[in-house]
Amino acid sequence: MNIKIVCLFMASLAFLIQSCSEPVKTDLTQTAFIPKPVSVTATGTAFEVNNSTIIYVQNGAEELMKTAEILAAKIGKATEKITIQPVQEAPSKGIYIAVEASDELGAEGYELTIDKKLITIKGTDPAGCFYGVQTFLQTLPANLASGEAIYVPTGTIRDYPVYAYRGMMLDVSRHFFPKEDVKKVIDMLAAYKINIFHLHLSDDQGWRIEIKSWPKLTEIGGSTQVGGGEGGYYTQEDYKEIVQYAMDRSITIVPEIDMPGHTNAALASYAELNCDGKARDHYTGTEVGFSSLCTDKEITYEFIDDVVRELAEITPGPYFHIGGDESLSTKHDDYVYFVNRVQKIVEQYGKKVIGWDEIANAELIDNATIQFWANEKNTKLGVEKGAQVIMSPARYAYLDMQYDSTTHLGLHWAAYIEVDRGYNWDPAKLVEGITQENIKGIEAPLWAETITNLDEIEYMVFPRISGYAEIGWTPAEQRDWESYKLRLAKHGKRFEKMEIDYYKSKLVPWEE
Ligand code: TNX
Repeated sequence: MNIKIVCLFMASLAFLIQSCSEPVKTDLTQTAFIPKPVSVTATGTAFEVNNSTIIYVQNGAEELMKTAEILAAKIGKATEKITIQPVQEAPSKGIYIAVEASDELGAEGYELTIDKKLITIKGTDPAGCFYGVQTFLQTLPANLASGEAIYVPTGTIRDYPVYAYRGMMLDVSRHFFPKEDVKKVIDMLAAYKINIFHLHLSDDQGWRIEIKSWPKLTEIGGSTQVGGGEGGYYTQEDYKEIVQYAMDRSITIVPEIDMPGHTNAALASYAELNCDGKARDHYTGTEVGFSSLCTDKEITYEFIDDVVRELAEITPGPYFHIGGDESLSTKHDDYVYFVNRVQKIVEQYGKKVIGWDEIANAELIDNATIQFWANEKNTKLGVEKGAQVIMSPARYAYLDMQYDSTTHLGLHWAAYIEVDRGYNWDPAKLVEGITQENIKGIEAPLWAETITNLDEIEYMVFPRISGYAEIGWTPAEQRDWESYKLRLAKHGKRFEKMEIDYYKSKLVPWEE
């Protein structure tokens, strides 16, 4: 026999023996996680996910069932059927999800341990378990094809967030988006461990939430939008469905009723809310600052009491956002009087107040939170008065800002925000004197004057939101654009898989 053939034969045999006994070599530390976990260590082998993989859930932890179902639906696509089973004790193989307190990891923290036979996801609370699952999903290939074996790199991830509040806001007032679109946005946020979804439910152009005691708000106030389209609104049932959908994904809904300005839709619905007793016309333009509730009429506060009561009843989360921005046609003293009174109403219905930075000019109630968007002086004043801050600097975090001068949607009054600019800032170093302990977290708002459908939402939100998610989660010392952009490059395929119409920034070396 030819010596070359013998060699080839021997080499193939060696290779075969090796591939049978030696499992796939992997390196968990090379996985492109976003947000970047606090610590990742690799053990170099692989766990194989296939259709006999079982997801075990700690017995009695009801909240984990939904998380297990979401996981099963994701990996089930590749392997067809995945069984979920409650168990008393940790199994010896499969995927096991459990809650286990840990002071070291803290709230929303988790430890994900991937061994050859067993994957353990231990959250310090159900949210931690949900995030552990999201991290695990990022170890899988973006394109899970049916029937293919999936190999997961082994190792351990210990992880927890820097900030407790990691949010996005969607303005459903300037343009209305149906609840199916809202759910899709929630899915996208959940994948990046965002835990707050703020809904801007009312503005000059539209009132979007059913209030049973004031039905004309939606009948009249909800019937149009920017540009004169037909608008729309959520019934309380729709809203509850959105709240539940978000809750199943560890996301809290923060409802906002913007007041005393930005209220033309309410003023068009009820004549008595106007100081002159005359109903306003619908407004379908994009100017701001022209409307105001009548701050010295008692009916105004009866109205707000009803709105806050009805909305608080169907909002399990702790917050109620009272807006308070750009009330340019409300006199200063009237504004202060109004905001003082409205905060008490919110407190009376058991919710904590959030308001845009202008509300710092009022007396702030205990546990109030200021949402910084433009005015540093207001924000410092708020902190002096004891408030916590949510960082939403328009010049870095506004999702309606254009990427550059060629972006066909959005505005640019604050800045052009390319993907690097959106990523490269530290909430704790933005406003002099405001440090991490004053900051509850960050939020990226999408104002919708120019945004009319889900594709347009996706284009403005992605990929910037992944960066905001990382700013909210990962310690500033562990973040840098050069590493982030390479990880982000690998998420393009994930966006495509989720059918997200994202902006393919030239600054990112997207992988084909
Ligand atoms: C300012 S930010 C507003 C919104 C606009 C947005 C457009 C804030 C609290 N008010 O009413 O939609 O700019 O970028």
